[in-house]
Amino acid sequence: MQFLEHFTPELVVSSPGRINLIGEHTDYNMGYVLPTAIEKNITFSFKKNGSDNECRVYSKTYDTGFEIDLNAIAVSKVEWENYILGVLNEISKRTDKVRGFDCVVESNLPTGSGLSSSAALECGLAFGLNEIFDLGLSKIEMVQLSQTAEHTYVGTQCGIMDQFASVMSEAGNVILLDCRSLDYKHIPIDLNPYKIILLNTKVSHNLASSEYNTRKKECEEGVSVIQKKYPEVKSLRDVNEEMLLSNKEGMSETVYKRCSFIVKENDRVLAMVDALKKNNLDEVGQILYRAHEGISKAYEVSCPESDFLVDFSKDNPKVLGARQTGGGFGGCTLNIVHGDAVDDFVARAAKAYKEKFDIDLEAFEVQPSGGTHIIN
Ligand code: GAF
Repeated sequence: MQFLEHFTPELVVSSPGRINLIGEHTDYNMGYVLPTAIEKNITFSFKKNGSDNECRVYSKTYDTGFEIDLNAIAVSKVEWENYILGVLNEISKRTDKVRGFDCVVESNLPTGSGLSSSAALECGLAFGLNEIFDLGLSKIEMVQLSQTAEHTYVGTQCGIMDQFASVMSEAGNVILLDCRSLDYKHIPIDLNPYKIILLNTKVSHNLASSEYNTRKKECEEGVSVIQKKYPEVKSLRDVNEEMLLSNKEGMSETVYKRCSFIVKENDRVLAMVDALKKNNLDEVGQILYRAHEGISKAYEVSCPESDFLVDFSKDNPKVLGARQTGGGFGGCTLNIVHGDAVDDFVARAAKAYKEKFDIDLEAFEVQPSGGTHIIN
């Protein structure tokens, strides 16, 4: 793109990906989650270009770009463009202060790896435009408009966890977020001498988006059954195991399994916070294994590749626990591994994974990191 020849950014923003320690698919059920940003991120370089409505966005990572007329924002056929367009559309509903800008994005977040490159893209744009055009948006407004952008322009009816984690995280902490009230607390996390190691399956099965929306509907179906007996119930967040069991007859086996996973997963978030506070690392690991069991068997959002890696980790006494992290159907498994054993564990896992699936495993350590911020 021609603008790149004389491009000197006036603002550079870092927008991170995230892991979720526990609390998968609980966000759209108005429950608890426990994510944190990681140091892998997308950087955005911005410059106002003096025009009223012409914008240009270029991805250095994929060597591709597109132009936008602010007076004619519409859904694109190119998926990644919709994250940008959706955010611009949402911002334009709130303010008319945005003018023409040029923007270069560069990512070191593997896409489709369950680390939420989507939220990083949405929130980084919102954050940067808020700065250069002085839009006066609060952090929570940026989080919410980014989530809505994903609903309307991408079509995934996601919860709020990813955008919240990307913007609001603090280094050395996970966020305990109540997805109903949006009350949150930073919880210090110190797993020493253990480390958080991500194993990237490098698969991202393409049913992820459609199955995601199906899971959401199944949960809503469960709620509508439970409401007949318990009218005060607004979402699965309000349901305990006893209440669910007493409604088993009224729902299909599939819907029951989905609801049961969510009810237990929500409890696991609070159990995890307790285990972290008590520094009970064995329990931290066991909670992860229990969660993966549910992800795989009850919620059915895992895949053979993730299951293989989680099972593989169980044979290694230096691994406390593991589970698939993120929306599902591939992406990364999160492993709590003793610092002394990381290289050996990764080498063995890579060998076994290559033999089984003929895929080169990618592995990296992550640190709980801070949210979206200005670099320059
Ligand atoms: C995806 C969604 F975007 C999140 O809102 C969340 O539901 C997650 O899947 C599963 O926990 O990342």
